[in-house]
Amino acid sequence: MIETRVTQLTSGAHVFHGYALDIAEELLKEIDLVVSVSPLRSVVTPSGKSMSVKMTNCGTRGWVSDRRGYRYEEKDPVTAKKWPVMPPGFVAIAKRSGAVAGYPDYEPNVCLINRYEPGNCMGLHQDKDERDFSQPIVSVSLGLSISFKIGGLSRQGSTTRIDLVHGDVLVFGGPARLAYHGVGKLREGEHPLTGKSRFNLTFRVS
Ligand code: MD6
Ligand code: FE
Repeated sequence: MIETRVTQLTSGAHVFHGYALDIAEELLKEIDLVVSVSPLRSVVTPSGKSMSVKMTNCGTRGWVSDRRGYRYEEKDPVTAKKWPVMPPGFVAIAKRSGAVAGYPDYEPNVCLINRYEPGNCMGLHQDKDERDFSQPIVSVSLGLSISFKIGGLSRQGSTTRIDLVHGDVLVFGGPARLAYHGVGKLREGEHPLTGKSRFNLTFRVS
């Protein structure tokens, strides 16, 4: 197993620092492949606000949002085709990360890919559109760093903050699975592998 430093954010939420570093370049190539089939796109929330990050998915289903709500769909509404299959590097990092965090049978069927550009952010939210909250979410950060915060089960209350940097893996399960969390604005910068952007992969069992 790869030696890795771990930070516990809250009960059930742990950062495995640099855990995806050895596979980061492969993941970035695979993101390009997915995006060439199901392009990154802007979506609106049910209230009609545009989200600033651009997103797409791979796997057997994909997370979508529009005026009708948040949900998972088998087909990409942009291409009207199935989402691209999850590439091998994605499967490998998800399984390895689940295992290191105590979920040896982790088998996500969805990966949501978010791309942030400077100024983009994601407000406090819960990930609660999945059908099995016993399974964790594995989140991989690539490219520019961002400030991540996580609180508890209500929107109010204190939050813990950490910078997620290139190669970090966050596993979010158990008592943290429905915790409110979000990221601050992406700051200007230049990353040798991603330029002026950050990618976040979140693996889910939908
Ligand atoms: C992000 N992450 O890092 C946003 N959700 O860009 C998330 O919304 C997230 O990191 C669920 C579990 C882990 C996460
Ligand atoms: Fe989330």
